[in-house]
Amino acid sequence: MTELKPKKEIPKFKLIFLGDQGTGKSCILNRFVEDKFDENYQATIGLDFQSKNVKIDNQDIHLLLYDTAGQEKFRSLIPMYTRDANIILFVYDITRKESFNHISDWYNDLTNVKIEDVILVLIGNKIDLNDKREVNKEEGEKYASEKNMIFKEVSAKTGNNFPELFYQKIFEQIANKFKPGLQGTVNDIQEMKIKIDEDKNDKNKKKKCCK
Ligand SMILES: Nc1nc2c(ncn2[C@@H]2O[C@H](COP(=O)(O)OP(=O)(O)OP(=O)(O)O)[C@@H](O)[C@H]2O)c(=O)[nH]1
Ligand SMILES: [Mg+2]
Repeated sequence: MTELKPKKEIPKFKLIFLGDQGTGKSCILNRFVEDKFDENYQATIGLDFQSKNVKIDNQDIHLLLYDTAGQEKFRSLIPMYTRDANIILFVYDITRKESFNHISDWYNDLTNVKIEDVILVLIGNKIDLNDKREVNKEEGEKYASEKNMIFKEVSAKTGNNFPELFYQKIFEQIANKFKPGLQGTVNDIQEMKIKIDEDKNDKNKKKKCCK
């Protein structure tokens, strides 16, 4: 009789995107998960969810991606989802200063999160619209370094800086911070060159919720 082996659990990481309405949270997610971009604005209602499997140094990890709504009326829902997040990503639009000024409100709302236990990321989106820029790169960098956040400016439209942000900066910190969830000795981790292969065989699951 063949012995049934228990299915191996792969480490799961929960990412949540926060930021003002129209800053491009959903577009960033779509660019990352499906490598596509939609010019038409469709406001997120409540919350959307997607997932994606990637490999870090040959270890599968499962990313649970929560896309929140920037509209004020949905704001009260957010603490329910930030509570057990591993990675929190704040998004502003480099062509709208107001969206950058509001990042501190989004940050201050995280009253139920133990900041030292999570990876924080600040993203300035829409760098393809550089001629309409209202927020300097240095302002973003300064805020991020004060709050100990990863920082990158990107364009969800062109995909500019996506590999650098996700595949290097974020995944490298996942490997460092949540080492016990990944296999390897301390030396391996320190010397680890992050090799990321998108799992082409894994069909990206897309599920909408709360609509
Ligand atoms: N030019 C340009 N437009 C972008 C970029 N990213 C998003 N957009 C546009 O900005 C608008 C808003 O994008 P969304 O991703 O829906 O914004 P959101 O932050 O999810 O908004 P809410 O769901 O309402 O919170 C859409 O019309 C997008 O096409 C970008 O990098 N460059
Ligand atoms: Mg959205």
